[in-house]
Amino acid sequence: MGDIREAQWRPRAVHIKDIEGVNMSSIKRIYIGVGDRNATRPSGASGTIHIDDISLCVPSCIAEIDISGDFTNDCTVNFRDFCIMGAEWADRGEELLTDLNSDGKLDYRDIARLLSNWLEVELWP
Ligand SMILES: [Ca+2]
Ligand SMILES: [Ca+2]
Repeated sequence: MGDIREAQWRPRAVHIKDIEGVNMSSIKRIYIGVGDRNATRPSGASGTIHIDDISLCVPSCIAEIDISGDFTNDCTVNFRDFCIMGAEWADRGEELLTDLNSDGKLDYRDIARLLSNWLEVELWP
């Protein structure tokens, strides 16, 4: 909430499915509020808040999402990514796509990083 005082655009993603008691098929209105919903009187703060680009969308894979080990850019780390790493295995150099710790070689440390995100799916929002 403290960043509301900064004069710049801040993207916010609200996962409606995570809000308890919401039936997605019955949403007809969305209300946006600031402050404490249960407050009996305004806090005394004043100012202007600009809100723009409100949209409902299904979570999707976008290029800006970067998961360590997702070499296929499909927002998940799986066997396809592992195969790409396997194709570079035993190679050396600074141009290795799958050198996740940037040490110029592929070894168990890179596999460990890939596995740390194994089957993770990162979608926006
Ligand atoms: Ca992938
Ligand atoms: Ca490495």
